[in-house]
Amino acid sequence: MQSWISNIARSCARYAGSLAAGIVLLLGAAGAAFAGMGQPSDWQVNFQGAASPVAESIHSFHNFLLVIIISVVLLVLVLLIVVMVRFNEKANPVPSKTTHHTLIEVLWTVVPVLILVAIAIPSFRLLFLELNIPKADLTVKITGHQWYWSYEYPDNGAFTFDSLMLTDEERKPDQPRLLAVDNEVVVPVGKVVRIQVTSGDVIHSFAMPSFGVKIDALPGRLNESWFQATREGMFYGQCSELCGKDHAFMPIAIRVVSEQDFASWIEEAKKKFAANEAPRPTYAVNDAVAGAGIALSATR
Ligand SMILES: [Cu+2]
Repeated sequence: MQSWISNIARSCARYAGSLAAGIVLLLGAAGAAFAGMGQPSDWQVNFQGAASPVAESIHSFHNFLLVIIISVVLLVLVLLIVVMVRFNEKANPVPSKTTHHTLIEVLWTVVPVLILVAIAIPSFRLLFLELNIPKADLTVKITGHQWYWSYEYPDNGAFTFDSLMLTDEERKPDQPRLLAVDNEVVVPVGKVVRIQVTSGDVIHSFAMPSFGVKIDALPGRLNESWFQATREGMFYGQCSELCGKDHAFMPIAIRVVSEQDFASWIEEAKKKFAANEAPRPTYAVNDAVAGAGIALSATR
């Protein structure tokens, strides 16, 4: 009795493990083929391409979880099939009266605990990576409004500008619909960008899939996060908190450029946005109370 149980358990584990690995490889390949870099793509089945250390860690954690989940599901499926085939009324007319099996009971307690510990360790490592902001090379302050974003560069001339979605008429043919904006955020490649996110009216959420960033923009609160773009190019994100009727039309566009290009953009931007109002001081508590939920008149 013991031996066939351990035989089945061993072959199940082997079968489930290799099948899970195969499925993950397949999904990974399909994902890599269809995942866009910096923006969604047709038939995409996986995450958008990773372009920051945090996004890369999120992807590997996701793949690791996928192996565990698929293995567990397959193991349970195989066990169910074994039960149905070997122990149905026809195949096994006189059922055994066995009620306890110490080894199996210990195993089905210890193995799930080990699986949870194995998940917890990389999960906490990822959380620390996201929340422990390294020494920043530059800071961008981001304010969500109904329904656009505004950006400030406090340590690069303290200019500020609004970023609004381009309509179909304004858009160039190579710019993606519902994602392209008039004023893009520009950051240098390879530099740690600290983002400070808040809101001028209701709750928004600043989300950039390729950078592994998603953080709420709350009136009266300054949330911090960071990213370090590992490659140059255009990256798009969207507001990810239902914030009103034009929630779907306040995209985020970040252009990652070389350090020299960034320096010349800063000089241009200082002149271009010089006429904009001086950056407000960090949100005060009184403003927050006045702004929370009721300030629907987004002034521009
Ligand atoms: Cu929003």
